Amino acid sequence: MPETPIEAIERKLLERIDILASISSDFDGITRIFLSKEMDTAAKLIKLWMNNAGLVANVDPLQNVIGSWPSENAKAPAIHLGSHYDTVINAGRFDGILGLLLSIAAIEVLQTEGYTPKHYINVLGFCDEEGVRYHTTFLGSSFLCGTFDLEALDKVDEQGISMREALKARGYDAEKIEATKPIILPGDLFIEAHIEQGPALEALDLPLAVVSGIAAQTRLEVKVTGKAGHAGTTPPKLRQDALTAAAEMILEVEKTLKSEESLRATVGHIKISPNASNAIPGQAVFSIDLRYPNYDGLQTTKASLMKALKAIANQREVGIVIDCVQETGSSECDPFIQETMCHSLSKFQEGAPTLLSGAGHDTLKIAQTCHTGMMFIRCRDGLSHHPDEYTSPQDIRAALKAWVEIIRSLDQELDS
Ligand code: HGY
Ligand code: MN
Ligand code: MN
Repeated sequence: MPETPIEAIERKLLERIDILASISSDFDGITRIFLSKEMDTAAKLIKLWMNNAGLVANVDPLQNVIGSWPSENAKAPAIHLGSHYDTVINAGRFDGILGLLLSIAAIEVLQTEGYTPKHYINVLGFCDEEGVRYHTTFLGSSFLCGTFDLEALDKVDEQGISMREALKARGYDAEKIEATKPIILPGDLFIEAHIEQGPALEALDLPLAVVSGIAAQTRLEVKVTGKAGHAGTTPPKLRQDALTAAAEMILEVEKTLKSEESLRATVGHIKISPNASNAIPGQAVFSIDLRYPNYDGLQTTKASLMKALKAIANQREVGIVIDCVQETGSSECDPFIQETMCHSLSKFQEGAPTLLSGAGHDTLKIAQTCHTGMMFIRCRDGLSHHPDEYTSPQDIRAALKAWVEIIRSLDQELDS
């Protein structure tokens, strides 16, 4: 039997996930970092696929990819959909990418069906959600909302390359950043599909869920300063080892993590100097990623953790400086969007569970500008930020059906 147009779209969606997974700066993993040449290669492909889906596509001055449905009769407010196409280091192949490619595929389905939207529809591929390169998240989505902090252009990466220089190296003009008008406006609507990155849907034996909101999060940078010295000669009482002090602090972070069920606390990055096997570390700089369902709870946890870390520094006679490099309050998904999503999902599965997201998403940032909603797709063992991240083709097909239905329902029901 020849393949139907919808089957062809589903097949292309699965193939594209594999194609993007092959665009990586690591030979045997998936790593695509903001303003890398791999991101440029991916952006070109995403733009091409958007064009093939009938969208007018462009790459903006920050490396976001934007595909607009050309329509003379469409009205404001606009409906935006999408997700990010950057990755963490040694990532899985679905985080971000699935939501973006699913959105392109859904548009292709709607165009194939001859659907005429009532509202402007944009598919957005965000260039930096993970914040790997400059340790600050949601760069792409904040830019499209007009809330991008221009000071970020002077941040430097681990090689000492500023964002401004990195933009230039890839042929982007940093001057255009300031002049670009936002695309996501108050009153618009943004929806994102994403793998769950947690185990709830597997436990419920369902492929899809509606997201009720996203936890508040903060990223801290802790700089511990001791004194470098000779590993072979310096006795314990003369040591000011920044790494052993940091190690005790990291265990304190773990204690915080275990202190409450709904709290998440992680140290994922550490850098020491001089970083030589025969030298006592003189400095250790590490990250702390803290999440909590609400902003106030996050602040309380942050304050008591900072106090505990300072006490450790004091007792070990090392210096400590704690910088808050990023903070985002919790967000609630729009009740109208949640209701529309629940209704759409119930057509394809037994009920529509509602989940709170512990993971951050561009939706969290965009919720500061307009109405937002999210759909989660089941992933195996709740595993994400790992090469074994997996969502089955059956669940992806289910997600595509639901996503088409959600876009159509929102377009029909949204008051102009
Ligand atoms: O870190 C997060 O929660 C997201 O995956 N960027
Ligand atoms: Mn991620
Ligand atoms: Mn993601």
